[in-house]
Amino acid sequence: MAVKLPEIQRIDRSNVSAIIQAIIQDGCCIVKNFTDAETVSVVNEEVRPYIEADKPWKGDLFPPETRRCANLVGRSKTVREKWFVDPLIRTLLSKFVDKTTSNFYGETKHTYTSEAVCNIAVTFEIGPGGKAQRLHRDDKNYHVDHQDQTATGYQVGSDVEMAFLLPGVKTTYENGATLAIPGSHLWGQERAPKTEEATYAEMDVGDCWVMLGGLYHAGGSNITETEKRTVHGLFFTRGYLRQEENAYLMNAPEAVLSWTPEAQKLMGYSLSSPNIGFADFRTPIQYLQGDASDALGDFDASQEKK
Ligand SMILES: O=C(O)CCC(=O)C(=O)O
Ligand SMILES: [Fe+2]
Repeated sequence: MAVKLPEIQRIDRSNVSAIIQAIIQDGCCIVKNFTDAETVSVVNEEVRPYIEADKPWKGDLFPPETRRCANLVGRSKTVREKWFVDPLIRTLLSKFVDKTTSNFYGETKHTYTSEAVCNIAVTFEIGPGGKAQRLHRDDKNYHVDHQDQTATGYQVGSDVEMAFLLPGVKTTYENGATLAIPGSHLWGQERAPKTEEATYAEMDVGDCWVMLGGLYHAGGSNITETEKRTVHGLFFTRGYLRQEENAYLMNAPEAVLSWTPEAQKLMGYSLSSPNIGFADFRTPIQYLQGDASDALGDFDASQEKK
């Protein structure tokens, strides 16, 4: 018996309540008319030099055919001024990622909201022959302990991360459209994702894929001979998932490089397993040292295939 794959909902950007309902139900959806083709082509041009300069990954996180443009918000004025501050993104972040709690300060009750911040912005270009990533939850990096919500339905506030992926080209099954399992944001920690359960988020230029950090997904495989699958990604997390004192701004790189490795590590010039805190896909210390070697590789040995 053929298994029916869950379908991805495609909803116009003007229908915000339907987008929110789709995310609650499926953990994802494709937003139609998020942007226009002209803006996409300007962004594609802005990232091109960085994509060309990038080197193959040696490890399991990306296939060697993939190239990246890290620091997308810093490097692309158009991303920064058009997509990044799009009111629809803010609306969805305020619904799914921002966190509000109340506490007593003395006998007065105070209510605070921590607004989402960008945790990474990066372009992924999967070249011909690139193999699919393994299905994963992006919020593994934040050690989210997912409870099984398949019976109860989704409790808004369960996720700490949300992603927006904008295709630079039409994405297809053949060129490596993102793989995803709609509904998998509801799964508990013990349920393993199976490739047969995944469907393809094929998109037109101008669309935007929205997903929660707990949704199982992966970059697809590019089985074409010539097409490059370019996707621009904006990822956001809770505003408080960072250190209280911003020592990175307060200490000069030369000073930090003179510290002991133990002090560097404890001050956060280290990586939190598996993937938090890198700069240009290097460790902070490699980055401060101006290490421009080609040795890009997995940060955490546990990511290697057994
Ligand atoms: O390239 C894609 O479609 C998704 C990439 C991804 O999921 C990741 O690198 O975490
Ligand atoms: Fe991912």
